[in-house]
This record gives sequence, structure tokens and C-alpha cells, in this order.
Amino acid sequence: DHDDDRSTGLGVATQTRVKKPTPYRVLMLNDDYTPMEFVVLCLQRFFRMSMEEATRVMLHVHQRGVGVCGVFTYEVAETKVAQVMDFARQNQHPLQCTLEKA
Ligand code: TYC
Repeated sequence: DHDDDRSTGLGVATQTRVKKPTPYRVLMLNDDYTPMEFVVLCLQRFFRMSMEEATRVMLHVHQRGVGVCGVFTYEVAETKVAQVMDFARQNQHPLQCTLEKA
């Protein structure tokens, strides 16, 4: 933002500093028990992925051990982790989701 009032003769341009939030990655972790379809459902439901994208991310996690669900502000990342963990617990799956500074 930029404010200037030359008409009064008192105007001085001022920059309004807008602080960019530190980005956080939400990570999905592999395990031996959570069904692949459940992980795909989580990625579709909480990260708004298409079935194709969710399947690609799930397979990446299955093969590599960890994968990125998305990058968000801390508050949003924390909320998404909690949503996944709650949904997994409700369905008795050991699925783990976490966040890290991007
Ligand atoms: N490894 C699981 C299986 O073979 C599938 C899985 C994928 C689990 C991704 C968790 O984040 C995960 N059923």
C-alpha cells in the first residue's frame, strides 16, 4: 500500500509494510496399515485434490515414506493436520500427518 497527499503540502509517501506469513508444509507419513483409499479420501477431503492428484500423492508417500499435501500459513496448516488426525482416529487408522516450516 502507498499513501501520499501532496495537496496539503504535508504529504509524505509512506509504505504500509505487509508481513508475509512464514509458510508451513503439511506432510503425510506412510504406515503399513492405513488403506490407500482412506489416504486418497483424506487428500481429496482436506486438501481439495482431484482423485488423480490424491492418488499420485498417496502413491508417492507409500513409496517414499513422506509427501507434501500442501503449503499454508501456520494456522491453516495446524487446522488441516488436526482434521486429518481426527478423521484417522475416528476410523481407527494409524495415519500420521505433521507440519514443518517450508
Ligand atoms: N502403506 C499403506 C498401505 O500399503 C498405504 C499408505 C499410503 C498409508 C500413504 C499411509 O500416508 C500413507 N496400505
